[in-house]
Amino acid sequence: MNFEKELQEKKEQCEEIIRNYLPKEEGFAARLAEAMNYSMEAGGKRLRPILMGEAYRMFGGTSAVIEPFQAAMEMIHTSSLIHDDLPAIDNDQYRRGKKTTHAVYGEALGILSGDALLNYAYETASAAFSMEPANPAIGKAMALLTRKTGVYGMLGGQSVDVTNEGKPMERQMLDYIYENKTSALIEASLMVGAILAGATEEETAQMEQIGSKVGLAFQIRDDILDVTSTEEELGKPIHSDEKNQKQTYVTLRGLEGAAEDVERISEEALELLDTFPQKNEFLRELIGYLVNRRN
Ligand code: GRG
Repeated sequence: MNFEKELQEKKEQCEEIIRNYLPKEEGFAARLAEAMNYSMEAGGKRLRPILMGEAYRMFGGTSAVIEPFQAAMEMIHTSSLIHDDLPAIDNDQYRRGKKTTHAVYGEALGILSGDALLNYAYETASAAFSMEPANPAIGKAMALLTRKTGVYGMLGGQSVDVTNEGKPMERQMLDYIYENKTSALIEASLMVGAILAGATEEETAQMEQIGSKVGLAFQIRDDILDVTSTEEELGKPIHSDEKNQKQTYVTLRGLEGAAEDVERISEEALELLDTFPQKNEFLRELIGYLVNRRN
């Protein structure tokens, strides 16, 4: 099967899993559930649950216990996008080709549906405990998932990003932001898959390193797309510093330098992946695809 077709199939499988866990739009809080589901069903690449499923498969996992974690991961990611789009942060009106949640449901429900989705993610993941009550890996996976989302992960990274916007920033701080706001959930996806499949601590730590590099390359690619897609839209080149004052790898390294970084970092991720005796050709191709993506 060719890669694009396989990717589409895996995306559809993830969407089916996610659909099974969405909240019911009923009772007095139906509007909140509707806002949560609106963002969950607005599209997106479903990259994180796909990565999680591939890591699980690579280490020999075969049970359905991975599914609530895959759904939970997409909920965490989506909750972060809802909050990222709010007036207090990026104030964006469109996401995934549709109106953002706060633009449709108002700011208050934008805030609440992001909070509710984050909480519902943990409710969803905890379904794994009743599926396999004697499986000690579930508690470990849960601890890891919560840690990578919070102050020592995505939220920590995002907080440093928003509190330093527009200020001159040293490379170390930019790397901290990328490592946390973007890499942390990609690391968690690969690590949860590995942990639930029974990978060793060493193997799990190596998946973390791969996730860190994939996340960094992915975010730098995002920076590049941010500039080049605006250029395409406007039909004329603009300099990134005219677009906004945000420090990125493009402002730091220039477009070519940033593209070289993406190439080098993704190559390092693939080298690390290749040191495993377990092979996963799809995961290999997926990493290449992600860092060269056009949206
Ligand atoms: C409520 C949990 C919670 C968090 C709030 C706002 C915030 C804290 C975090 C934002 C983190 C953020 C937006 C990081 C950027 C990561 C990134 C490159 C997102 C885009 O991911 P894609 O391309 O999106 O996978 P799709 O739409 O395809 O899913």
